[in-house]
Amino acid sequence: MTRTAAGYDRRTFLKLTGLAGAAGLVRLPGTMHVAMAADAPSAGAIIDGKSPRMIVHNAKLGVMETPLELLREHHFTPKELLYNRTHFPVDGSGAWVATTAAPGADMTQGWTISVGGLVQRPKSIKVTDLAQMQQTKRVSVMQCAGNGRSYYWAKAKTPGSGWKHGGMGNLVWEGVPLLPLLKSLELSPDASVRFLTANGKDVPAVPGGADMIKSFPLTAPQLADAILALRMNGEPIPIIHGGPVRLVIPGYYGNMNVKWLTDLDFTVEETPSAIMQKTYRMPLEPVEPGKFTTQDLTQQNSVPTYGFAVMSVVFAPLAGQSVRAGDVELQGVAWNDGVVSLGEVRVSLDQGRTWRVAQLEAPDGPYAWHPWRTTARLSPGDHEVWVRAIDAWGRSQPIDGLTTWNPGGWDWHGVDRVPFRVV
Ligand SMILES: Nc1nc2c(c(=O)[nH]1)N[C@H]1C(S)=C(S)[C@@H](COP(=O)(O)O)O[C@H]1N2
Ligand SMILES: [Mo]
Repeated sequence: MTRTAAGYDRRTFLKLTGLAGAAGLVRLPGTMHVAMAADAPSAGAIIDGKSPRMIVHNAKLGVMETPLELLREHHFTPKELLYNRTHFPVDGSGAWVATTAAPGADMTQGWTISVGGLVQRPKSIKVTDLAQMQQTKRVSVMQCAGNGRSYYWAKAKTPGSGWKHGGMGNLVWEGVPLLPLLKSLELSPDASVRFLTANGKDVPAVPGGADMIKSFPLTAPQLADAILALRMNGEPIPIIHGGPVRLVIPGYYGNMNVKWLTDLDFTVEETPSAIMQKTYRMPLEPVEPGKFTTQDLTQQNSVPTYGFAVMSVVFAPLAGQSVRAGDVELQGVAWNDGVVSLGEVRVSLDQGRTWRVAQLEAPDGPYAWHPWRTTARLSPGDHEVWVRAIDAWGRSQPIDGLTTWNPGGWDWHGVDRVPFRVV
């Protein structure tokens, strides 16, 4: 019997997670037919515990997003509804860490994080020791840099999943502040060091495939608030979301928040991994759709997707909804990279000709969702609500989100435009 590292054979694991039932249901592209949606495995069959109402983008990789009508129901996104993005197969065919563990397994035992790179004294940190240290809470948005990608497709198709706005959630993370911990280790990094490079336990399913390994500048303001997170929403982080230990850099796009953290290295340069050098980068200048590809991205003409762009979405009304005439409640959430405060959220009901300032609820912290609301007296007919956030540095959202089209489909933060009907 093949045993995995954690001592569970694959079949037991599949059974425990409900994956065994899903195996026979997976339909590969190419066998598409009208009934495909009904045949596709539901989210819960792919990742144990996920709501069957999640929108599955990629069954093999377990990529799924939260429908807005569910996302808007919770101030903190419950684990059943949190979007998921993994780069390697979750169906047991890939060398993915969570396929080696059973749900409920205590992954903290024996898990260590090696801290090294260009330092004089490399060290390692036991997760069991981390758990004994003082824990700090951060409320922050987790968001895929590809969130909203499908809206770019109005201009030109890009590779990657067709995310709408549900590739994000608002979460409570708890763990040990990263920088003070690194300082206490007295590693003596070389003066030439500019980046921290983080790696997780997952490895590419195909030999020679790009590893999911990420570098970020040591000077990033958000790093001061980064934690080695052990808990999400008051519980140990679910394995699929990076348990037992995940790097959480609040205000930074999902891909920088490395799950199943095993290595932290002080480095002079960004990791050469293609996931750093070609994927998850934004061109510095506008590029021609269809002509410029991710292969044309270089360290000179592009920057990694680090902090969140200023963004806001409408949670009510939802697109296509009918609402009663009279005082109509308009609401949603906004956020930015947390470096400066989110100044204002403005709402337009006349396609951007005039804007009103929405009320902002005090957020749980600089990196959290900022709920906004306003009411508008509306008469029956077709309407459209537009929302635009502006932060204290004047950073905002383009009226036409397509202007930031890029070959990876990253960083969508165009003004959200939601058509609805008043009856
Ligand atoms: N080790 C590891 N960390 C990872 C990933 C991964 O595949 N492996 N995916 C990243 C990406 S692209 C995103 S958007 C977030 C998704 O986090 P979630 O699945 O917990 O919502 O995790 C990031 N961290
Ligand atoms: Mo992502």
